[in-house]
Amino acid sequence: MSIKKRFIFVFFLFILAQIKAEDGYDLWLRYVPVTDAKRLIEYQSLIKSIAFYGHSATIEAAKEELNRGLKGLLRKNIPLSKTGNIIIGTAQNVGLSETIVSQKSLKSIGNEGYIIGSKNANIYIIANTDIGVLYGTFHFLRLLQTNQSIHQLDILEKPLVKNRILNHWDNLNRHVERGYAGQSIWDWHRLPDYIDPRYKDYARANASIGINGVSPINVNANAQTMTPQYLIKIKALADVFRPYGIKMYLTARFSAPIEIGKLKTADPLDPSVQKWWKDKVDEIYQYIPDFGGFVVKANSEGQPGPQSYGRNHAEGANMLADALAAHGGIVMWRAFVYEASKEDRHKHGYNEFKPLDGQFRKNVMVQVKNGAIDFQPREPFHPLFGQMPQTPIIPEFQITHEYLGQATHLVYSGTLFKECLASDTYAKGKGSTVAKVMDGSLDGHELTGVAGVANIGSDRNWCGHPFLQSNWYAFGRLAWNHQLDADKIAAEWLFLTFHHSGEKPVSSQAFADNFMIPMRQILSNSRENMVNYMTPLGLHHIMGYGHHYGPAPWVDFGSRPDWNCTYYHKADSTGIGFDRTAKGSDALSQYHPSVSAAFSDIKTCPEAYVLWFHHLPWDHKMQSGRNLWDELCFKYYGGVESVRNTQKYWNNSSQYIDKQRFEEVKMLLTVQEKEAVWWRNACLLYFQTFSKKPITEGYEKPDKDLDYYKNLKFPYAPGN
Ligand code: GCW
Repeated sequence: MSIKKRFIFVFFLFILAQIKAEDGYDLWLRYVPVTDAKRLIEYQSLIKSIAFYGHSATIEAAKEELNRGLKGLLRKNIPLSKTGNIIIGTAQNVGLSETIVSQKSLKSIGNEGYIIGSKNANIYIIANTDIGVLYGTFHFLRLLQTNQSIHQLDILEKPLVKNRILNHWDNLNRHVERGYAGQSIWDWHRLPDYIDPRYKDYARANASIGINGVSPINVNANAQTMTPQYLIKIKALADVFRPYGIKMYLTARFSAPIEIGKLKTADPLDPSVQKWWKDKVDEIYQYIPDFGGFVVKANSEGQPGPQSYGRNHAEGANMLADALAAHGGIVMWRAFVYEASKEDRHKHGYNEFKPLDGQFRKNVMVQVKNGAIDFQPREPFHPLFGQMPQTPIIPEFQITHEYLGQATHLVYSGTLFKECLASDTYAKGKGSTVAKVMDGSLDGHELTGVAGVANIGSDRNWCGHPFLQSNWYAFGRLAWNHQLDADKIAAEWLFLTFHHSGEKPVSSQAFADNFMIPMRQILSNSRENMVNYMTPLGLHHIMGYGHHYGPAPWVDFGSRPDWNCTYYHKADSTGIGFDRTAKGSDALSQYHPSVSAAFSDIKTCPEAYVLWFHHLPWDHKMQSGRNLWDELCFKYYGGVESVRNTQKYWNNSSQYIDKQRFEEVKMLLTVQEKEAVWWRNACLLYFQTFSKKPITEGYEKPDKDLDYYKNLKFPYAPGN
């Protein structure tokens, strides 16, 4: 071994000796030592000392983060000095000349963007605001974390969407609706005096990916949250979040004026109700001067709303919007509404909201789920996207995996988010993507946003499954820039999360070849694989009743027709699928004619959506040449096989990563494999009672019968 090599080897061992155990708590902010010797030399020569400009809690947060990051990455304290060569602050505080950062660039980055540039021996992280400075600092750290060169930096970043918000479905008793990672992280009992250090780490994680809003409490709302007893607790959280650029939002219970205000009505046109909300909003701003506004679920799944008083959604939303307007607050009014009626559930949101386009106040956004039913493993985009040009639309994605395995399945949702964002609504001709509806460019809206239903709980690793942190990460990264590639985000997350976590040294090359390449592929296919073993070819809503855990396509005992699985798959002796063409429910007519024509024609409808929109005979010939039944078998069996392949890769990866997370994921993959088989067997055995066809020759046969699966009960399934 040459002296140089020996040195590198010893250095490596030295660093490894100092690494603490990995348990997932640090998320993607691990700041482990840079081991690439060439890069380390580069970083050490270019990062000599730091000059921070400005004084604010946000600048302090940036300083603290950079310190923490550099200490971990470079294993040394980089001094702060007025003459530092890393110059960080707002352009105004730094007092930069035009030759370093042009006014034009500064203008282009807006309130939250930043510039990272090199000039002579200096590196500049510059923004218009302190929060831009913090975002730039996180970006700079990410460059080092991912071993990128910091020579000749020329980065200009700004978010494409203004309000990037996490919606928690956490109840005041700490139960998380559709949460699978333990209790709520909000410890209401001990707030406001006990500030769990997690709150700050949560804020750091969010800021690092650009999330700038949090609605901490369930949309199935509780009026208590707006009482002084809770407002003081919420204020304490808001105080922790503020330096990280995170605004606080609350879910507003529409009947709060009755429940906590002692009024007789919550009618939005009643002056006493309007006054009550105005006073309440003023009071909230006393606690939280930069309060963001309300998220509202009204007249949906039993929640109160304006319709109880013969008023429509716009009248309800506008009342709240008026109360918030003076303070600059906004309303995010959800379009997730459907009632028990003969009409296809797919059509309800559109039918109720489309006619209200143009009737909402300027500070109202209509919050639309990615698809028309409910966060299924795959849904075509919601027909409201592109169809309410006068109203700012905020898409809502589900980061938590209610319908995607309830946090025991390794499934990356970045590809799901991206699939929806890339969908073309054709509202203004080809290229009118959902992303353009979201970023306001399609219809010229200034008010823009995106919401994600959080998958965070008090589990040590935050998200229950080590890999599901990737979905929080991907949501934030895409919220900031929807043009990013979902695969690249997955790779970035993988590297940040796992690199250099193994117990024995491995070369970067070996890590890249044997961990990064296969795992990136696995992440990138994971959602499609899940669709295959759960709901292939456009099947949807065939999960367990109420708790939504596991397969139960036989459910026909729901208290409402649209809570039955049979309502959605419509399997019978003639075939399977929901006819939403003009011959059926005609939900397709809600899309732009170009979209509806493509989806209506069986020849052009993507097979991924075919049973979503069509009822097809069991013998229908698919593109593969197989008949529909055999295609279903092919998909279900293929889905299970893909989980088994993932297991094989994973089992070979132990030497590249830490033991704890390796073992956790290994066990979870065992669960996933069993559940994939469960989904496959239960669904095929059930659908077989209609198709009367045998499971394709050559496949392993289900080892249990249909009754076995039908008799499984889960009264204590989590998240319910
Ligand atoms: O997906 C469904 C969930 C409900 C949820 C609802 C909603 C908060 O099963 O638990 O309620 O959506 O989005 O309002």
